[in-house]
Amino acid sequence: MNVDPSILSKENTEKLKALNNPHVMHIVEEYAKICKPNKITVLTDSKQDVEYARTIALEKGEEAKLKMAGHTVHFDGPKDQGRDKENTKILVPKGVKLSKSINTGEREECLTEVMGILDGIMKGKEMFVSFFCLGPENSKFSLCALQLTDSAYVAHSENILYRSGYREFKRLKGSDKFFYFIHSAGELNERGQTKNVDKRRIYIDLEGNRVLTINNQYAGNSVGLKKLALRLAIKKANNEDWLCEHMFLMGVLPKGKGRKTYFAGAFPSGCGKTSTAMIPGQTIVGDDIAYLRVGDDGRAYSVNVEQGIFGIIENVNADDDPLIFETLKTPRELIFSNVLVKDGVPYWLGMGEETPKEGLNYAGEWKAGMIDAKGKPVLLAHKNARYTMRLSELPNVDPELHNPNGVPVDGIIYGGRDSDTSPPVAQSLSWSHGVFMGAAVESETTAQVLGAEGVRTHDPMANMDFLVVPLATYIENHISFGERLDKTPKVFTTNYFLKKDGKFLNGKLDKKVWLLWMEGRVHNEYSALETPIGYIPKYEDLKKLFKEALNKEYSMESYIQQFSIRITKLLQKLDRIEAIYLEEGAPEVFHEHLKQQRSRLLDAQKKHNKEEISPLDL
Ligand code: OXD
Ligand code: MN
Repeated sequence: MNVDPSILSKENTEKLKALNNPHVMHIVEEYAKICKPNKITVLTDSKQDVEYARTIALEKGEEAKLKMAGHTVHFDGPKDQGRDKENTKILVPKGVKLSKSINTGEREECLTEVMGILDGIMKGKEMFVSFFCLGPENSKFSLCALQLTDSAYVAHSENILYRSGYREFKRLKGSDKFFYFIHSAGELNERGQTKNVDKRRIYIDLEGNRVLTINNQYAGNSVGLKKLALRLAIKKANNEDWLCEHMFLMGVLPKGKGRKTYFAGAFPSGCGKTSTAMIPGQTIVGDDIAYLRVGDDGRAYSVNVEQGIFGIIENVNADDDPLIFETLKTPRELIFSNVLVKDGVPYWLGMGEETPKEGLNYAGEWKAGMIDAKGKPVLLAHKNARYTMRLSELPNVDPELHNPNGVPVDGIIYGGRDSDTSPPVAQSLSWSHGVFMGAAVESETTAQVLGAEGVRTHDPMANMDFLVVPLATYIENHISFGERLDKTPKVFTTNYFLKKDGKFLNGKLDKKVWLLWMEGRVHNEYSALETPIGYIPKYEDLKKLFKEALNKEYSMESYIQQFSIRITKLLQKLDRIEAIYLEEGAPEVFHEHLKQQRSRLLDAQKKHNKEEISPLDL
């Protein structure tokens, strides 16, 4: 090993040597030389090593203890509160273009630039070397990941969110078939926050199976295994024959029916993904990233890549998210980020409890009544404040979470955030029509990404931010994935955000009813109305489900408002989608669905001579 023993001790060297992997050795050597840390610590799966990251995060002030046992808080800087799309680039050879909205950079140029910034970036700091397994251990789904970071908070977060991969690296038998992630928070200010955010770079090097991410701390940018590994895995999946999706996985258990049906769901960030996976009475396998493969029996199977949740804390309260709320209020290992802290207690927006008039947040001392430069009130915590915890802390965790064979997926949901176009739930006419529906998802932007909120964007399969292959290739792979299945999952779309006169047309808990309806449809239990955009529920089924699931009277008036087919809006949406795919290209069957959907909408418009058609008239 070619690293000075005063930096990498004998004991740490032995931990690396035990893996028998020259590629790992080489990477540690290379980045020790470039980043120049004054100490390198190798973290295995031992209890002691896992505990070490947490201890150092506290010692170095990246986290602080809260009053409740096991709880800590971490603050990212004011300009580091969401995913940085602008500075996240996919490195490609000169002249290569992906899709219009995929941000690329010329590989050689970007590598030279980032290596320059990395030079000496860890001077005076400790570098942590950790090993993870993306997916359950010993599974054909799973991938190995090596993380080098100078942030103990990142290492600690990853210990919570991902399965240890030290044993899995031994199983690699010296191969280079793993992803690796180099992270540095860069120079820190007196609050321990990244100083040089202007030099934030997040470079995804597909050719090198690596990501270089520097001058950031927000986990969506810094935690290599999350949204950064997602991109590398999308590339791998698309080159092979599986899917890598921005999806939750959950078990749906309709009362009294004695069965469990697994669903996977893709929702843009901040659009109800975790809260769907956490609907009371069901089980959660995962809330963010799933790998899907065709099983030997011709069904789709899927695993959760992660073992924890990096969840949005805003609006987690006793009414809307009772299980998570309870978990956040009781002792266990938990990291809160970007909340307000007063007397060692964390507070957040929409928590449904009285909050203090002052405290400490990501920007420093906060007081009620503060206003920003534009005269707007400064919120007590960031809208993208988060919690980090293990799924095993939840009473509703699915027992199959670590099953190396995954869970069989019978339903797929594509969610969006749209205030005026799509009904709360609809089912596709076929698998390829479902792919078309997923590929046409539009959503209004939220606080999870830096930039303006509420802007309508096209977000196919909620995965647009993470695509590293041309959109047309990605869509094509979805179509062919379905063609390889003997039993294709049923495909649905949901929209929890329909509004009238500025008010939401649905309550937050209504999603449970849509879910139970979808589950019933998988088992051919409900008949449905065929509309120009797919199947929608019948009033009598929803009325019964609202009563059974929520003890709520569902009025005919609500049904008509929610499920009317908004012809003009839907046609406008088709025009927007068509314009995108004419530029991007798409498989023939996609264009066919677009054409047919438009002609069905136009026929209905002619027949009813209305902008909006009541479901009762269909
Ligand atoms: C997330 C995101 O954190 O999508 O899951 O932003
Ligand atoms: Mn996500």
